[in-house]
Amino acid sequence: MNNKTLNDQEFEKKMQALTDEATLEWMQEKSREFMKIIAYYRCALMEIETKFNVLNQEYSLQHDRNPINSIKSRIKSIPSIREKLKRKDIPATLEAIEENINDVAGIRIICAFPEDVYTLSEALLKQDDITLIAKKDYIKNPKPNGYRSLHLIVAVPIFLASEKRVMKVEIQLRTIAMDCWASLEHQLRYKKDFEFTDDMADELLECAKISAELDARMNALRDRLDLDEQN
Ligand code: 0O2
Repeated sequence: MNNKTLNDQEFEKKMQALTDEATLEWMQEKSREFMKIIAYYRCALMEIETKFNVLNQEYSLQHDRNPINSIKSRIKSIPSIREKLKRKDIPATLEAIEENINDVAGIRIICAFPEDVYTLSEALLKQDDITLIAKKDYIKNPKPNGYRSLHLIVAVPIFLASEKRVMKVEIQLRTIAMDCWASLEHQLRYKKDFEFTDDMADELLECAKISAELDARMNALRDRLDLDEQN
């Protein structure tokens, strides 16, 4: 008599598929392809980071100060990619990831003043190997929760030994004050086992307004100093 339940039989079938030679080879091949794509995204991040470092150098020679405070970059984690594929109902193929997920490679440029955000983004977008795919200006139009940053999705070429590939990179430009708010908001919102209440959201929005005012006042102070220097 066969005592195996339907679940047991399904489990057995799946295990057989896993140990099947052809399936294993297919999985290894896919993971090699995936690692290759991730390496290309890393190269694209290096290209963009170098471009910003060059702009920072040039600006500091001309104006005696650095517009960039710091640069952070990251490759999106596999669970985050999976979650986004699911949420947007995109098939889990490498082609679909490259085509539809714009932030596999992400770089954050933390600037000193709001004006630096726009000076740097304009200088980058003027470069003839950069193509702007999308722009979201959450500084001019903050999100309802108070989030501010300038988001650019760009395409940048990377030059490999025998081919040129064009890769997408998400660039987030923001000031130190915007970054401080966004980092703390992220920490608070995703704190485990705590309920995020409406009045906490109101308080965060108030903090975002204070941070925007701080940016405006610091920018004005910098303008006054620039003017004094010219006279
Ligand atoms: P991570 O780990 O930072 O990458 P989508 O990306 O398609 O889900 P959309 O509208 O294209 O949505 O993206 P959006 O809102 O322009 O930008 C998404 C990224 O911006 C987020 O990435 C955050 O990094 C940042 N961001 C957007 N809104 C907020 C916010 O309210 N608070 C904070 N702290 N950050 C925000 P991920 O994918 O969430 O994660």
